[in-house]
Amino acid sequence: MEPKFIPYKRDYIGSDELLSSSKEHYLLMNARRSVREFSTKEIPLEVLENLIKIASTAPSGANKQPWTFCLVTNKEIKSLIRQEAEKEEYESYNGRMPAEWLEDLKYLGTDWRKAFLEDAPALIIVFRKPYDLINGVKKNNYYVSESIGLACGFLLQAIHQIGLVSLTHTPSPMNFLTKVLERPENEKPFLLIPVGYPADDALVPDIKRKELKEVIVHYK
Ligand code: IYR
Repeated sequence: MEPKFIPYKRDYIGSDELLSSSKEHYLLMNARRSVREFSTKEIPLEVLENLIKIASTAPSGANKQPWTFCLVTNKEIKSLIRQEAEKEEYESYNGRMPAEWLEDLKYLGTDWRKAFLEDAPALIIVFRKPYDLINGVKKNNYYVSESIGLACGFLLQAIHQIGLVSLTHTPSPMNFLTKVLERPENEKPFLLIPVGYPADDALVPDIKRKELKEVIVHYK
């Protein structure tokens, strides 16, 4: 395909406003936490669809948008996902995860029980597509992990920004999701993201973020 260009403009924002809005945005995002205790309060469908539309604006290799977002609000399917996830997680926490990993997770207080998979009003299961299948023909995708990671980042940020909470849950192994959700062979489960309001009495572990000086290297 020949390149085709269209004009692109943004409103000019001066330094003062950049400073105040970047500070404000940092404070907002620094208040995001992974939440494991959800309220069962429903979220309007259009809100969930808008969140997925936001995620799907992420950049991707050759703009192939190599993702599918399965939105599960059906109670029976959520229960089935919980059942299957807990089966795998039980095995993981009781023998599959090495001691060092269990030790690293200890302070988060996680275990094999995953009530949030039923409590959260919506689960978004993100599938990555290493290739597209167009009329049975394989078409390659590029930088799929990077692309899908970016889309999930956009999604988590949007969920927080509108006032809801989420969790990046990775039941392991997660191939049961392909079966439960009847996904085609070119879709691989990547991340399971419960979305909703936090439970009234939700607690989160007391974690610290690294200081700027620990994560930045400035070449002046
Ligand atoms: N997938 C498990 C274990 C787990 C692993 C990591 I790395 C975490 O940061 C948290 C949990 C679970 O979801 O419990």
